[in-house]
Amino acid sequence: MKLTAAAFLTLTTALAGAASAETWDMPMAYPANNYHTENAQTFADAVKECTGGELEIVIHAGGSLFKGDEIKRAVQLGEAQIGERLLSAHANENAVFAYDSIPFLATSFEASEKLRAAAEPVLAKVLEEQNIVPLYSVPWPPQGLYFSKPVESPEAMEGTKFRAYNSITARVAELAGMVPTQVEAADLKQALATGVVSAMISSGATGVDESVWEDMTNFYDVNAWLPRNTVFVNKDALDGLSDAARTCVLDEAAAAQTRGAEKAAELAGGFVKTLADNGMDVNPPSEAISAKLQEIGKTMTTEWLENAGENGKAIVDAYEAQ
Ligand code: PCA
Repeated sequence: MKLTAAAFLTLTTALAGAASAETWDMPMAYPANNYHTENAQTFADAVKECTGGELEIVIHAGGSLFKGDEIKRAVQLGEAQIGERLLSAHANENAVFAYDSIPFLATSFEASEKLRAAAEPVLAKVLEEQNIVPLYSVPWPPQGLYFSKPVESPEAMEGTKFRAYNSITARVAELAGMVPTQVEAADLKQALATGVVSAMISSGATGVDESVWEDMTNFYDVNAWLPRNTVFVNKDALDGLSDAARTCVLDEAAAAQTRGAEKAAELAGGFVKTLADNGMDVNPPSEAISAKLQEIGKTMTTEWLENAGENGKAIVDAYEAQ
C-alpha cells in the first residue's frame, strides 16, 4: 500500500502522540455532581484537548480512589499525580494552610479572591517544600451553622456533637462549648444518621450535596468565611511534561480558577433556597450568637497569627494592602 505524504504525516503524528500519551489520576473528595468536581472535569477535558491527547486527567470523585484526608499525601508521594483537597484540613502540618478559614477575615466572594491572591506566593513556597505545585483553588460558599434544633443562645450550643472538617472548625466548636469530631463530607450522612454528630458549620453546597435536611432542621447564615478547595500537582509529574503540555495545564488551571469562583457565586443563593425548600428553617443568627461568634473569631485570629508566624503575617499584610 502506498501512503500519500499527508496520510503518512497523520499516521506518524498519531503514533508519536500515542507513544508519549500520559494519564494522571485525580482523586477528589466531593461528589461527582458538585460544582468543584464538574469544574475539574471541564479542566481535564480542556487539558486533553489542548495537549492533543498527550495528557489525560482521570477524575475519581467522592473519595473513591483516596479518601479526602489521604489525597494530599498521595499527591506528595506521587501515588496520584494531581488531586483536590481542602487544604485547610492540613493546618496541623502548617498553620498557613488554614489561611482561608479565619473567621470573619474575608466574608464575600470578592474578599475571598483577594485573600487567595495574597496567600498564593506563601502557599506555593510552603507546598514546594512538599514536592507539590498548587494549580488553582475555588471557594465554597459562605459558611453557616447547621443544627438539629433551633439555637438562639450560646448556651443552647453547649454539649452539641459537632462535625468538623478541619482544625479551625473543631476550634470554633470547642470555644462554643461543643464537642467536635472530624468527619469527611463523604461520611457525613452516616455520621448524622447514627447520631455521631448533630450539627456542623459548612456551606449550603454541602448541605444540599448531602441532603442534610433528613437529619438537621436549622441553618443560620453566619457568613463566617469561604474556605477553598485547592487543586495541586506532584512537582515531578508537572516537571516531566513537555513544555507545551505544561503550558496547557497551567493555562487551563487559571481558567478553572476563574470559572470555579464565578460558579460558586452564581450557585450560592440557590443552595440556601434548596435547604429551605426541603423544610429547613433558614435564618440569620440571633444577636447573642453573632456576638459569641465574633468573640470566638477574635480569639482564633490571634491564635492563627501566632501559629502561622511570619508566613501568616505576610498573607494578612498583603491582603490588607490590596
Ligand atoms: N463544604 C466542605 C468544606 C466547606 C464546605 O462548604 C465540607 O463541608 O466538607
